Amino acid sequence: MIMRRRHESSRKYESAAAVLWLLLPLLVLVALNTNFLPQLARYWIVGSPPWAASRDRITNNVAATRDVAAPIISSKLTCNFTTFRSNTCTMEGDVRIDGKSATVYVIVSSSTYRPENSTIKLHPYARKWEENAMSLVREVTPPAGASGISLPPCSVRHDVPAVVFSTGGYNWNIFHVMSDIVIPLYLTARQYNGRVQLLATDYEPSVVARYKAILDALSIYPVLDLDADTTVRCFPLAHVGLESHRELSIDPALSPNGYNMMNFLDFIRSTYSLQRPRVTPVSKSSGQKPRLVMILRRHIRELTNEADAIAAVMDAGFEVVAAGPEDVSDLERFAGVVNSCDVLLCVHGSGLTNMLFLPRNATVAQIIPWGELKWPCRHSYGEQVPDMGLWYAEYEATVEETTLAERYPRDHAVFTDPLSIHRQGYDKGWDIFINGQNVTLDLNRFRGFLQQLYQSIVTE
Ligand SMILES: *[C@@H]1O[C@H](CO)[C@@H](O)[C@H](O)[C@H]1NC(C)=O
Ligand SMILES: *[C@@H]1O[C@H](CO)[C@@H](O)[C@H](O)[C@H]1NC(C)=O
Ligand SMILES: *[C@@H]1O[C@H](CO)[C@@H](O)[C@H](O)[C@H]1NC(C)=O
Ligand SMILES: CC(=O)N[C@H]1CO[C@H](CO)[C@@H](O)[C@@H]1O
Repeated sequence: MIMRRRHESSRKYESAAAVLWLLLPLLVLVALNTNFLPQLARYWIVGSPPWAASRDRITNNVAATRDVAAPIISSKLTCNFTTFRSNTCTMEGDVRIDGKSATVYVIVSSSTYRPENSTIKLHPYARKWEENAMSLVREVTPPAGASGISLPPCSVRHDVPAVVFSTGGYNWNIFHVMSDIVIPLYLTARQYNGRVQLLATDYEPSVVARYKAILDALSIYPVLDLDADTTVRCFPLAHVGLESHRELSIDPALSPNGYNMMNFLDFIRSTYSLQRPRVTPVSKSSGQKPRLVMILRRHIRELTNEADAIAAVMDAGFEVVAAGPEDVSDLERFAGVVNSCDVLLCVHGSGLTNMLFLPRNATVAQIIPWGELKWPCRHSYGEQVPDMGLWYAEYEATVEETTLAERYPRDHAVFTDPLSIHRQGYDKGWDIFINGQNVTLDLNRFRGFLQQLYQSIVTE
């Protein structure tokens, strides 16, 4: 647990830029419905309140709108602030989302109304332990009496649920996008089979463009930029914040409809039209070679003897697809490349996230750098592998295989007692072992590993 927190919290040091983004807190205002009875009554009778009619005409080209008054029968607000990764609220009934002020209004019945909950703030991003900005800030406002909250009129009415989330966060890194946004979106929105409106705060066009195929598969409507939205949108139901269980993983016991990682991978394979649902066993006698994609890192945790390492993989009997950063950047194309392979090999880092595109029964091989990093490396990219129907292999670098020797004397604690460095604090261990080394493989040792890997995959 200690290692986990150290590891996860430390990710914020991966880039100083992380500190710059600020997630907009979303306000959930809860109004007691009895305060609004006159208004609600009118709502019912005319079908649509007079102030909404003209605006509805203006915006009636919005695909998701339907000009009906949602009968307020059983409004409900359920929030969960107790899970490890994210804070979420689900609202049913009369939900009004005002993008400009980042406020979601909901009218609840008097039986569920609590004055101390009349204003709830939350950051809709599944990494709540990371920054102070992420933590729950609940503002306790005076009980909303008759003069309390005034509801903004609806400009656009949708007849599908809303899912409000953030495309901010560590959004340049595929591991974080998959762990913190895509899987949580799948868990929250997939159940609506495309009939759901996604609203993104901290709207990041590059994320929406890069993951377009996934977003299109989750919703038949384009993602709305919540912060730039000048209309007040009304929904029969809204999820604010995304459900999230753990990194790159799903706990079927906690997920709606019992979704598991296999379901998610089926969804990914269908989204990217991946051709191989599972590997076809390779036999030595057939003369075929298993295909191995080797993702090459740059600058940090880079293989200094990369060319020799690639040659060793080929010598071991694999067909190698070497992929540098420029190959990995076109996600739709690269997903197909990964899917054509039987093994994914990579030094610890976000490149391993591409395991999501492997066919079932393929193998993920992680090279763990020096420095007692087995636990955090397995936490991010090892433990989840079986649930994905994949196999896992790891190669842990020894003290002889790190470029840290260029910076520290051989009798330094970095070599003699790495745990003592980790104990000095998150950033210390992170800076030295995660961001401060390259890996120089001992080729003899590496060949032994490859031979075992080959034998575990290929039959006679
Ligand atoms: C919050 O979520 C956790 C984990 O999913 C669950 O165990 C708990 O019952 C939930 N609490 C509420 C109030 O829904
Ligand atoms: C890793 O190697 C590259 C290329 O030589 C170098 O630019 C980089 O600074 C090295 N990184 C570390 C952490 O030693
Ligand atoms: C899956 O892979 C393992 C070893 O990697 C192999 O023994 C087994 O036959 C494979 N199963 C299928 C269904 O391909
Ligand atoms: C949704 C929410 O924040 N509910 C809280 C309302 O207030 C009670 C009592 O203070 C809390 O226990 C709930 O968690």
